[in-house]
Amino acid sequence: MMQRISVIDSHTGGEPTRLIVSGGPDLGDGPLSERLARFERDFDHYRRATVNEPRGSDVLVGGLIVEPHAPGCVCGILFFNNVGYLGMCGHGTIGLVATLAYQGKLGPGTHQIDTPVGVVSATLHPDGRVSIENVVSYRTEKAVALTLPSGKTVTGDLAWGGNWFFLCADHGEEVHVGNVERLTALAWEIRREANKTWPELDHIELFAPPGDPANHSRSFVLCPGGAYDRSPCGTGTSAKLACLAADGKLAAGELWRQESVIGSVFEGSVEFASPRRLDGDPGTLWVRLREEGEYEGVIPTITGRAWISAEATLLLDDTDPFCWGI
Ligand code: PYC
Repeated sequence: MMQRISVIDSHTGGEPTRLIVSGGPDLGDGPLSERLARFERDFDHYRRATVNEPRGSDVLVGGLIVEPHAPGCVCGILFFNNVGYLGMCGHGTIGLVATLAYQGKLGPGTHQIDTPVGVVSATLHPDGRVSIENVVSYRTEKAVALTLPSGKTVTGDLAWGGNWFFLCADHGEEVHVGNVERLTALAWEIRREANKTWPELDHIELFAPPGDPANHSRSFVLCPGGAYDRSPCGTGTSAKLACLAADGKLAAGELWRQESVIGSVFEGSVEFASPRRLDGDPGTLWVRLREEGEYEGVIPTITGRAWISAEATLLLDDTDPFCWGI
């Protein structure tokens, strides 16, 4: 028997996204966090078949487009990679908007997208750039010192930007594409050490001055499955903006240009936010603040561009021993 999965591939600043547009698993309805748990529990073979070898590679981030649960959303999205699932993915959401535009399903303007970690807002600009207003992002630990098995000590912040990040600048490595093997080895060492205290932490960011003086910073980002992000990482840039804001180094609305290890750029800015219980509302809501004073998180906006690179049908032959991925 031959099963078919239709996908559209794109890349955002060099980082690929493969979106399942039909032929994926039926996860039923309900909040996206519940459907993600169902995906992981009962249908993980679809993840492996879509992004792992022999059809994919460690670098690919995949996404399953689903019906939204939150009202007013154009769609829902469940992101995954070579080893598991992502709460949110910035470059992938930019790829999703480019894909929906390519399919004629949306045009320039602002659209809401449902994700397992909350609703994100995405604006498709007339020139093809996409701005994502991400989930509330915040720093939980500042300047934590880690002594690695090699004897080296590094310090870094722990922050949430839709995924958990350890952000480190005093690593002593050159951040350029010719050095990714050393950067990957060091970032793994940092992750293993940090996971002893924070098991949920699965992304490591190593910062350096930008290659292009038009930008503010360059970063190397190690993703959960060992591949490095070719883009500046949308959720990672959100975590970086949260740390800059917490240090008083980024004002509301100020532009930050984050360069990736291959030189692609995301622009970012923040608004300040605080959780409040509002009269008449059932729960705690994040409210936007005009002043920078008392705030507990930031609402980051990340802008980048994705290009469609393929439209394909994956074929799953049940006589193939590697049909569901390696
Ligand atoms: O852009 O948020 C992102 C991302 C996460 C993992 C790879 N890219």
